[in-house]
Amino acid sequence: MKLKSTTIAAAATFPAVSALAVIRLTGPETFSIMDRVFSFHNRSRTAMSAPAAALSLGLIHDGDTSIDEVFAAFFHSPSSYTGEDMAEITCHGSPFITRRILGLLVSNGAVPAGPGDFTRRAFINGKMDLPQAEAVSALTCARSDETLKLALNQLFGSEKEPLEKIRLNLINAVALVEAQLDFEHGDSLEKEEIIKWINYTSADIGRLLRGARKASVIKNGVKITIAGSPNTGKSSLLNALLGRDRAIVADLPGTTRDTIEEEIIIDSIPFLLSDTAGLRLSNDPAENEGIKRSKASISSADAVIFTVDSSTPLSAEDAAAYAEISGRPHVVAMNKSDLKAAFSAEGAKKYLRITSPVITVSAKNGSNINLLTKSLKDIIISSGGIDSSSDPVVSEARHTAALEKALMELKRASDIVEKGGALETAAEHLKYASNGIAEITGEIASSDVLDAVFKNFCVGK
Ligand SMILES: Nc1nc2c(ncn2[C@@H]2O[C@H](COP(=O)(O)OP(=O)(O)OP(=O)(O)O)[C@@H](O)[C@H]2O)c(=O)[nH]1
Ligand SMILES: [Mg+2]
Repeated sequence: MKLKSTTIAAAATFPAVSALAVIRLTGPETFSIMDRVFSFHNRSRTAMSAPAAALSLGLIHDGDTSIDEVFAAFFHSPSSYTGEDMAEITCHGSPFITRRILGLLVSNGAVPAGPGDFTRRAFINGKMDLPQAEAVSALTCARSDETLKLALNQLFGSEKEPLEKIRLNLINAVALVEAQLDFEHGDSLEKEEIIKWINYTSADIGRLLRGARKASVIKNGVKITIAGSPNTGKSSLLNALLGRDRAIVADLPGTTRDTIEEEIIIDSIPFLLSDTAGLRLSNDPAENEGIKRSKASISSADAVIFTVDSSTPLSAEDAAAYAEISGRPHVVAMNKSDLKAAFSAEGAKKYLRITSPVITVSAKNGSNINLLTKSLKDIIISSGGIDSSSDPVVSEARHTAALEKALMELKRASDIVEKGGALETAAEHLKYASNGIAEITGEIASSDVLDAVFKNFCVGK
């Protein structure tokens, strides 16, 4: 691929008043533009002769007008982030100064950069592969130790080896299939060998996909909906889980209308909790809208906490509410255990035909709230969200989609081989699978794929 000939500039920091701001410049005109707008305090220096990758103090000026005293760093192609000549200006963190310097760079020949343009150039110039470029974006979004670890592993190339192994196995399988094409009906021993390679590769992809589900949980969190009939203590439970007074709690059934969403971290996993309107038949249009939202929240949840009020007998209303959630992964919270119980856990299990865990809790005094969170984690594990046996190596949705597609192509190929179908078609499917893997690493990268990858980057990254 060809180097871009323009020189681009952008602020790499957010435009807010701060101590410092950073402006970056990359491309063939970088040094000549800098020599026009930056004068070194050490007057013997120029952009070319300044020590590389070190800070030089000087003045940014627009002709005779001084703009700011700044540090400038110069990087020579190919030893820079983008692989091109680059400069970084660290100025005072006034959005006005940043805009003024950027305007100056543009009037001296630079072009304003778009989102991800610096990293896109780094990829095009072979400084990193596509997963590493994506890891750069993931790093800027890291919000916990776990997401940071995922992004760093990806940046250091953790996907390279397993993907390369899959691709080599696929090449092997294609070679075996093509060798068979010379025989009219194929040798059954060779066919077994082909199937063996396909299965072997499918297993490797399956392992990566299981890890990817875990990565998705770490990155995106799990969605937990608190549902049940009115007044059972859903909002109180949300507050107890959060450890603060977030939702309105009142004795009046039908208090919560809008769904309230908050996040808690349990063992490094973000749990997105939704408190919902109590499920019942109502004539109130606003309450009915709330109930509609409760149902939508239940159907999109990874797991549900179903609440019942253990101090009053269970009713047909509870049974109807339970029917709404029983098809989803769930745990039952028998709330208000600080009050005299009107029924036992066994009684609730019988009455509602509960098959999931039932936990006696009190949102009021906090009793067993820790058991409830543990149970939630167990549910997510047992529903396949966190597979402790597979490490999260792949964490980008784009990679997961490509792996799923490759797995489908492998299945098609193996079906054809098994049923004695056209081996040419089987080879085609194996090649599609192999191309899918090459798309992940960026060996095959259309500009559509690159646009999709870089559009979510920040400007200046
Ligand atoms: N004693 C006791 N009272 C509780 C407990 N949890 C909730 N309550 C009370 O039960 C009533 C209803 O609590 P909420 O948390 O508003 O119940 P809800 O399920 O959100 O109710 P809706 O939003 O109306 O569906 C309030 O008076 C709470 O103080 C508990 O663990 N013990
Ligand atoms: Mg409520």
